[in-house]
Amino acid sequence: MAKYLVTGAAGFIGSSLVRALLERGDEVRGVDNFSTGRRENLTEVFGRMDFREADILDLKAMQKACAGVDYVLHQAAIPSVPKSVLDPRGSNRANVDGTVNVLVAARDAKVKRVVYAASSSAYGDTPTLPKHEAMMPNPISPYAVAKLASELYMVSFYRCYGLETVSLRYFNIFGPRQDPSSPYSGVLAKFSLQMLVGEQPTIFGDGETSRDFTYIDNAVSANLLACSAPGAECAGRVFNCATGRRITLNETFDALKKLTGYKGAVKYGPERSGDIKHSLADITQSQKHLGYKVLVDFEDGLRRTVEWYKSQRQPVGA
Ligand code: UD2
Repeated sequence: MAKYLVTGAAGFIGSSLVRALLERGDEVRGVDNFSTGRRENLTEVFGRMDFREADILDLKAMQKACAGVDYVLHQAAIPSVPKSVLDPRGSNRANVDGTVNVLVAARDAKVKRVVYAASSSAYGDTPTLPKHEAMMPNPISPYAVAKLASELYMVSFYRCYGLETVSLRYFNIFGPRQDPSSPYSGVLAKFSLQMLVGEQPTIFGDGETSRDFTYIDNAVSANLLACSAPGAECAGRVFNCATGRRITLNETFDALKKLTGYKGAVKYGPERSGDIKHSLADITQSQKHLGYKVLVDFEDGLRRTVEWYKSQRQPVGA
């Protein structure tokens, strides 16, 4: 049994990690400032973990949170490409300054390893597909720049201080508990809710934009593997966390139509600033060095996700 600190523990990915760790019998501490995380995501597990309401920008709180911890899973962030286009300073504070605080605290507490929630946005709009880790990053949005900067800090803390770090470049993670209600929500969460309530979804662009949509269980498993893989295989390195398959927005709309029963058409709007056209990962390195496998494919993941949103809409006692 090891002790884990999950930053962003009340977020969609953080809360999924908390549950997986508790299920294995590990000890879990979590921090969240509820800027994007939600208490409801942790409702039935609050009593089984050491939860602290804290901001990653608070170094003292991070030092206390890292004390006695073996592994840090650093998920806390302000996600969203469009949000960062509107507020690049806010994105930089949470996504870069916050990460440096977590790293300093982890280094000083002699944590064994820090696993970081990096982003596929770091690759930018390079025409080469699939995207592999040896490619030159080419970030477009402030969010992508911040995520890449934090990745480089991860590498730097390994090289300068010997703190083992692993960055997982998440490719559009989706699944239960992803917030569907904000204009900045991930497209699958947003569309699932809209189509379940009969609201017309809008595709930004012509719908041929594609993503390597990755179900949450794959990301959870990648994090656990990134903690257990030998340091010689993964310390100071970056790995794609994805499925190796891309789906267009038009295809996601068609798939969701079948799953939600939505009868209407989709609306098309202008492309979003800072967006990437196509995203697809090469997962060879993660398979080779972390032992990563795709556990749940897109179709199965989407079915489970829609089922979960449906279950949330049932009246209590129904
Ligand atoms: C980026 C990263 C992702 C993660 C995420 C965090 C890429 C390729 N992916 O996701 O890994 O870090 O940021 O926020 O950079 N869209 C619509 N209609 C809507 C909402 C979105 O058409 O109502 C489009 C959007 O313009 C984009 C696609 O759907 O083309 C995916 O958008 P998203 O916000 O779900 O995720 P994305 O790709 O910005």
